Amino acid sequence: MRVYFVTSNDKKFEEASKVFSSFAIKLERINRKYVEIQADKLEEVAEFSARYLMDNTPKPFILEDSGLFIDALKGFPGVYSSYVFRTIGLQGVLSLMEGKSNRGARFLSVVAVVHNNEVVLCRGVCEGHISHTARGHGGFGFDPIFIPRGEKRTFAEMSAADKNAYSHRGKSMRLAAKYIAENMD
Ligand code: ITT
Repeated sequence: MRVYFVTSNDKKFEEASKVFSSFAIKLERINRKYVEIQADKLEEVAEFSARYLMDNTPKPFILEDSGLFIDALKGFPGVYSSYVFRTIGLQGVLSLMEGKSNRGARFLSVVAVVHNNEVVLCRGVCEGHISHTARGHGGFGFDPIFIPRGEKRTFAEMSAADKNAYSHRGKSMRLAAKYIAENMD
């Protein structure tokens, strides 16, 4: 079976492809940047984008919206993670965290599955904390400063398989792949 994934992010595509292949589903990429509304919740952003793309995208397709939510910064950068990474970057976020004793944070991922003009949302959460320095070269985005709960390594210090086992995206993509495997043929 083949499912399309609309994303401009190479690393998201690699991570999701590994999950889907373990469900015997081939992910095919549509490399496209699409409109994202300004909203407080990833669910609203993902659902709007899914409906926006619905008429002109081969189905079934998925898209994903994700972000890093830091407790001491009241959830910032959250839905603005992509912009914040491109502007102030890892060092900018580490500077905002200077002197903060609560370093708790979580990554969230919402996958929208679109089939037959229906949108199903699958959510994944990874709890953890922000490191004091950037460490590791794997992964992408905020991986060098995020340590999942129960670990000493940042996501960027892990293999792709270890990151997928813990990560928000590993969880949301496993739910999406399971839903597709059970409900579509
Ligand atoms: P799309 O085309 O799929 O939208 P994008 O990179 O713009 O790609 P988002 O709008 O969902 O994706 O932005 C999420 C940002 O959150 C992403 O660019 C990273 O900066 C950060 N992020 C999300 N998941 C991450 C992960 O697993 N590791 C590190 N950073 C992550």
